[in-house]
Amino acid sequence: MPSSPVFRDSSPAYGAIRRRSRFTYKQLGSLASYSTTSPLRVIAHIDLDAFYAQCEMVRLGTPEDQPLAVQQWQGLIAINYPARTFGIGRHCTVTEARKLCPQLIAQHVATWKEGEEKWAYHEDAASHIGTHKVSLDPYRLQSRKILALIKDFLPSNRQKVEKASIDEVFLDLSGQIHGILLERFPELGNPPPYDDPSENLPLPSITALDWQADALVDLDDIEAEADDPDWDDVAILIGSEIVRDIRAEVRQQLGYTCSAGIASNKMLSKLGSGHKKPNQQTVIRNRAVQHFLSDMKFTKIRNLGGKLGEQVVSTFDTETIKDLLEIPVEQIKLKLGDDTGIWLYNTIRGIDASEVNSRTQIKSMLSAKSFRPSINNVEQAYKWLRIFAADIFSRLVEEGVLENKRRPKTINLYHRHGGQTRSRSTAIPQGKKLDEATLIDLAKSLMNQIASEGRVWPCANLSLSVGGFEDGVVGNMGIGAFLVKGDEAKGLKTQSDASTPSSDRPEKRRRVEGPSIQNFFKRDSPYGATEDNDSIEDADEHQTLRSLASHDAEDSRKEAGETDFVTTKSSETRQLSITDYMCSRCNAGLETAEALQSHLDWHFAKDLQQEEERGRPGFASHTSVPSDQKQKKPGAPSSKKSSRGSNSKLEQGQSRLKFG
Ligand code: DCP
Ligand code: CA
Repeated sequence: MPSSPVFRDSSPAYGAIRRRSRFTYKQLGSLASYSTTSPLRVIAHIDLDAFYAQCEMVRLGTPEDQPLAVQQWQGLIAINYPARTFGIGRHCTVTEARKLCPQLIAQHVATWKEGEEKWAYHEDAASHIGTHKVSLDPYRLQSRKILALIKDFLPSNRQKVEKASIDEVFLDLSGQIHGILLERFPELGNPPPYDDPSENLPLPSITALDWQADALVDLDDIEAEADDPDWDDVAILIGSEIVRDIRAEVRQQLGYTCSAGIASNKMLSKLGSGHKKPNQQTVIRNRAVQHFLSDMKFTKIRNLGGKLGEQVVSTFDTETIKDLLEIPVEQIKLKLGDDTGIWLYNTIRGIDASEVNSRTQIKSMLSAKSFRPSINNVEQAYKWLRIFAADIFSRLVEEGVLENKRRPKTINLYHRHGGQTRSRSTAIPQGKKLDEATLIDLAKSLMNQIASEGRVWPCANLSLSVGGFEDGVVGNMGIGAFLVKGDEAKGLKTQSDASTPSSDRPEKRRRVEGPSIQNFFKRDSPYGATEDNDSIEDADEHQTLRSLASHDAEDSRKEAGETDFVTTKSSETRQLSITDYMCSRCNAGLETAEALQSHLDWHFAKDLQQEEERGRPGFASHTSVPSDQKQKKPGAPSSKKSSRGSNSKLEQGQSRLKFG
């Protein structure tokens, strides 16, 4: 979040006759250092077309024109483009879709069958929601392959790649493009006149740029096409060439089509990739930005799809960017506050200095299942815990746990019985190699502790999560090895979130500052997400967590359903944050990782409780809530939004959110 307005370069407008570039030597240099304010910056967003559907097409070897949809229980979660021509969408049930297109292949997602040790594609999965659990492993695997291929394609010393969701990446191509510019245009390597880097560059020595099949966003009359290309056009053209090659490589090597947007920042590139689909790329040159944006409703812009967007619409009584552009910054600030006002003012002008963050990493992983019918004993619970542990462990392996790259510090088990949620957590012993059996043992022991309380059956939901990830030292034992004693000692002392009053655990109930700008941003943030953002896998869990997030359906999947329990400390977060750790659910800022973890635990327990309440109206208000859940959320801002009490209604927009 910039602290003061950022305005576009106001030097001579397009159309004027210029003998030198609008850009300086210094600005060219800032391209090499990936400066987020470089006016020559090039960012690409790549989004796989109908991703899960393509995964199934590739796996099954179906012809390109065969309509195919991915089924989860009775709903559809991905529909390929041939099937979309029949009017099939996520709103359809399988039965409705088959009516629209009798030749449709509806492939059910892979599932873990109760008691089995591996997920598989089960023919009868759709009718066994009670005994199966969805596995998204096949799609994660493909996602990783695609990401690895993209990274392989980029020069090893010039990679800035951010995985934004299971099927989206941002690339900052600035550094690579700087190198290519110097190669292709050696004159750029000459020292500036008078050795003064603030001197303007010469104009590019070419006048016609070959955009090939790229969809170029139109210009309006004022931003004349006749104006000769400047270095920003050339830079973005090179970016477009790189992206075209990447897409061809992904297609050729792995069989997937994707769409892409190439622009000067993340926001614009993301709008670009959705502009023309499937299998196309859209270039938004700087000179086309205003025209591109002005016809658009601002609610299409990420972060403006939810609550903030609604507030802006009602405050300024318009949905169009065109209208908003006429409002002075001071007036916007007055209505929305300084930070939000400036952010909005810049955003609708296509200005976004957020960084492509390649260091985003998982903070926690969760595997969960809601039981319908409920389960009734420890043995049944154990069966599911084995599946959860296997599920989490396979993801941990991908995260480099075996090589000691990263490992989680804590394991948590949530258990819901009636309206009551219990949770237990314990430290994961750090001294020895983490394996699946250890996770199972820890999970079982947490289960036993919960069960020993009595009156815990039937159980409607179990969720196992690991968190507190720490970097290890590859090929060596990290500092953890020296701390084994302390950590193991801690491991023996388990915590009881359900029964320990908050006052007994002062470090877990740290208060933080009240609501602020991040209340708007972090919740809807498309970029502050995560590597493994698809950790909540059952339809039930998807639906619960999605509908708990009060923003629009489009945003909800990526932020709520798939990233809900995963938080990061991204650079965007830091830009927005008043404290170092931010909750991706309610945007509370927390001061330590532990406080954040505790705060997330609180959310999760609350979710489970609320799901129960919605599922059984009338019953909810009579159920008992563990004492500390009635307390104020740790780190809870006192805003209306973040203090959804147990009887609170769904927030606006929630009812629209429907899984599938
Ligand atoms: N997904 C899901 N539930 C949803 C939305 C999406 O499980 N409500 C999954 C299936 C999608 C994948 O996430 O294949 C990526 O989501 P996208 O929104 O990118 O949609 P698609 O890739 O399917 O289609 P598009 O071509 O529009 O990007
Ligand atoms: Ca997609």
